Formats: sequence, C-alpha cells, structure tokens
Amino acid sequence: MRIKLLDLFNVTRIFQVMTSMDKAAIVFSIAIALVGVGIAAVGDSVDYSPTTTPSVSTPISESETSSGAFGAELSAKIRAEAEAGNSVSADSLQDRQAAADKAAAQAAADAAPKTVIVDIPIGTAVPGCETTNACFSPAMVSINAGDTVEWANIDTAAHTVTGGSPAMGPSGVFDSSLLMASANYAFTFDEAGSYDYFCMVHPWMVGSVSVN
Ligand SMILES: [Cu+2]
Repeated sequence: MRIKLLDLFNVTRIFQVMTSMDKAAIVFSIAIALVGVGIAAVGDSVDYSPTTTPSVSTPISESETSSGAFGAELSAKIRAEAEAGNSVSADSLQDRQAAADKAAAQAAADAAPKTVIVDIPIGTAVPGCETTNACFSPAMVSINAGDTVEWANIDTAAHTVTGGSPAMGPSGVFDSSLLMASANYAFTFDEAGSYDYFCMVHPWMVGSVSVN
C-alpha cells in the first residue's frame, strides 16, 4: 500500500519532469512508469507476503505471544525511562545535592549557638512600657540551651537585667548590675528552663527567657 502510493507519487513527479519533453518521449516515459508500477506491485506481493506467512504457519502459543508482547512493552518502557531518566536524574541529583547541602547548612545553623538581641528601649525609665509588655524588646524570647541573650541598653538611662522578679527578688542566676546608656550585657543560658528577669531600678520592667 505504501509502495503503491509512493509509485503514484513518482508517476506524478515523472509527469512534472515530462512537461518539457516531446510527445514520443512522453509516451515512452509513461510506458516506463507503468512498467515501474507493475514491478513495484509484483515486488510488493513478493517482498511482503513472506513476513506475514511465518506468523501464520508457525503458531505461537498464547502465553508466548503475551509474554513476548509484554517483554517488548516492558523493555521499551525501561528504555524510555532510562533515556528520560538519564537527563532528569542528572538534574534531580543536583537538586537533591543542593537540598541536602541546604538542609545540612540549616541543621548546622540551628545547632550552632545563637545570640539573640533584646533591646532596653528608650523611655522605659518611666512607667508605661509595662502596659504593652514593651519594657524589654522583645520581652519574651525563646532560645535553645547554649544560646546567648544580649541586652542592649539603647535608652539614655541606666538599667539592670537581673534574674528573678520584682516580687521574689533576684534569683542569682544572672545580673548585669547597673547597665549604663549604650552598654550591653550578655548571658549564655546552658540549662533549659524559664528565666524571669527584671530591672532593679525600675521594677515595672520585666521580661523572660525560655530555654529549650
Ligand atoms: Cu530600668
């Protein structure tokens, strides 16, 4: 079928070429073309019948047919996956490596001791900040054991950062003593727990550190 269509195409081509030829040459060419089609037709039956004959003359059992079909389908699928996989896996390997690096960096950053800054804001020397729990900023911080909290006195007045509470007094765990304007005080919390603190000069100033 394909051959015949091809031949018809060839014949058309031949006619196109023949437009510049004389009448005798045209007749001769048509004869050649028809002979060509005839040979092709014979060739078609000769060439293509043997390929269909063996499948009919040598019966293949159903299991063989299905397993053969399945095997071919499977190998085609594997080949397709391998071909697709080669280009994809290179990219996905890079992606996975990048993700692993990022996760490792994040884990290292999480594991590494951090320093959290807490400001002692301007104006805290007079009452008022306690109404919004803003005498330390932030007034409550959550850290991991081993992390450090660093208080920065950005006020113009002197303050203290003293473990404990105005009601209970100093806990003795940490105490900055008098922290002048623009001075800092840092304390590293090595043990988990909840640590309240206050300013001994201005007892309305309270804050807390939660250590995990
Ligand atoms: Cu104070």
